[in-house]
Amino acid sequence: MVLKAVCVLKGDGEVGGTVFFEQENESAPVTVTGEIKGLQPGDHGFHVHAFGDNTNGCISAGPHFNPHNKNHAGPTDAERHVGDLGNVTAGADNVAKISITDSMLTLTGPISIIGRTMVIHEKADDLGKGGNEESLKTGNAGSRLACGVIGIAQ
Ligand SMILES: [Cu+2]
Ligand SMILES: [Zn+2]
Repeated sequence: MVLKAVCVLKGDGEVGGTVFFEQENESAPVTVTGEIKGLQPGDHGFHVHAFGDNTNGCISAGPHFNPHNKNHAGPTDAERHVGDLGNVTAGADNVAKISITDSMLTLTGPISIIGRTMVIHEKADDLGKGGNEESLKTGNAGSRLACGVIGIAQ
């Protein structure tokens, strides 16, 4: 059975979008597609954060989703936070088109991302290579421009 999820990202400003998740079965990679608008051109950190809590805006989503207690890194690194999807890139039209296939995300089981929060950041994620302590936690991606809880899709 194909597993499907969706996330509508919203923030205080103009940044927002919709992201779709699909997984062919419980052991297949997850494809992440969609679009985020209102971004400054360039790279923006894009992560799954631990909690599906937006009571105090995107900050309530907590840190990057990290069930295996690893350091922050990039999506192609073996050791990373499960939520580390790296960067998405906005063009001159301020839109980032998302097309990611990720083998560490899952939409089912104890470390499912459903019910957690997708966040798009102000700055580029340095993928853990920034040479300081914060790089190994957040990738120095700056403030949270928009976010949304990942829910089950039809
Ligand atoms: Cu983040
Ligand atoms: Zn991380």
